[in-house]
Amino acid sequence: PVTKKYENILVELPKPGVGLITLNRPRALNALSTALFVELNDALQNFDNDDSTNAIVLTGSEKAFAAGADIKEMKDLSFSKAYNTNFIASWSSTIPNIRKPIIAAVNGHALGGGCELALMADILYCSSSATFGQPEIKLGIIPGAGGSQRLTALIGKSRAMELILTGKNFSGIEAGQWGVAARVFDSAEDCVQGALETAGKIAGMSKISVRAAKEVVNKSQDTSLREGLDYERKVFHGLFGSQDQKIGMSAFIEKKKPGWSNE
Ligand code: CO8
Repeated sequence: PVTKKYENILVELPKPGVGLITLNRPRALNALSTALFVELNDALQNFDNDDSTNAIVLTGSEKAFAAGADIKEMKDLSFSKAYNTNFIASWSSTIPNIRKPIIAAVNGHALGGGCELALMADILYCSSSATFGQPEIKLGIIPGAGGSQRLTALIGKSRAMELILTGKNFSGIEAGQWGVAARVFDSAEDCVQGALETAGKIAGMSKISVRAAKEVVNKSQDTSLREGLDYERKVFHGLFGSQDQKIGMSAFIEKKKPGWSNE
C-alpha cells in the first residue's frame, strides 16, 4: 500500500488524488540520513506507481523542512568511499525521475541538502519565516545535490555565489522575491494547506496532460529554446491521440465538467 509505515517519514492520502509525505525525524531536525532518503524515495516511487495518486506534497515540520544531510553520518566518510559508492547520487537521482508533480511546502530550516531537496520539487511553497541556505562551506564541503546548479539557475550567479561562498541564509520572503518560491504564506499551517489545495487542483486534471506538462516544463531546464519548442510541439501533437483531449474539449463545448478517462 502507498501509505505503509516508515521510521523517518509519515505518508498519508489527505484528499482524493493527493499523496502527502511528511519528513519526521524531529530530534535531528529532519536531517537527511541514508535511512530517511531510502524511505522517502520508496514512498515517492510508490505514489508515482499508484493509479489513484496524481500529485504529491512533500513537507517537514514547522521547525524544519530538513536541516541538511546528516552530518553525524558524513563526518568519517573518506574520499574513496564517497567516490566508490557515488555517495548522494542514488539519494538525489530518484526525485527528478518522479513523473507526478511534487509540491514542497517548506517551513523552518531548509539548509544544505534540505534546501536542495526543496529545489528538486516542481513547485515550491514556503512560509515567510522559512530559512533557506547552503551552509556547506562552513563544514569544509560544498553543496552536493544540485545547490550550485539549481539555485544558481533560479537566482542568478552573483546571489548564488554570495550564498554558497559565505553560507549565509536567505528568508522565505527573499525566496518569494527571487522566484525560488511560487508562493509565500504567513504561517506553516497555511503553507501546507496551500500546497494541498494546489495538489488537489492538479489531481482533478487528466493524468496524461499533467504528466506531459511536467515533462515539457522540465525539458526547458536543460535544453536550448529551439529544441525545447520542438519537444513541446511533439508532445502537444501527441496529446491529440489521447481520449482525454476529446473529453476535455467536448466538456468545454457542452459546458460540463470533464470526466477524465486518463487514457
Ligand atoms: N545532521 C545531523 N544532525 C543535525 C543536523 C544535521 N544536518 N542538523 C541538526 N541536527 C541535530 C543536532 O545535532 C541536534 O542534535 P543533538 O540534540 O543530538 O545535539 C538536533 O538536531 C537539534 O539541533 P540544534 O540543537 O542545532 O538546533 P538549533 O535550533 O539550535 O539549530 C540549526 C538549528 C541552525 C538548523 C542547526 O541545527 C544547524 O546549523 N544544523 C546544521 C545545518 C547544516 O549545516 N546543514 C548542511 C549539512 S551538509 C549537507 O546538507 C550536504 C548536502 C548533501 C546533499 C544531500 C542530499 C539531498
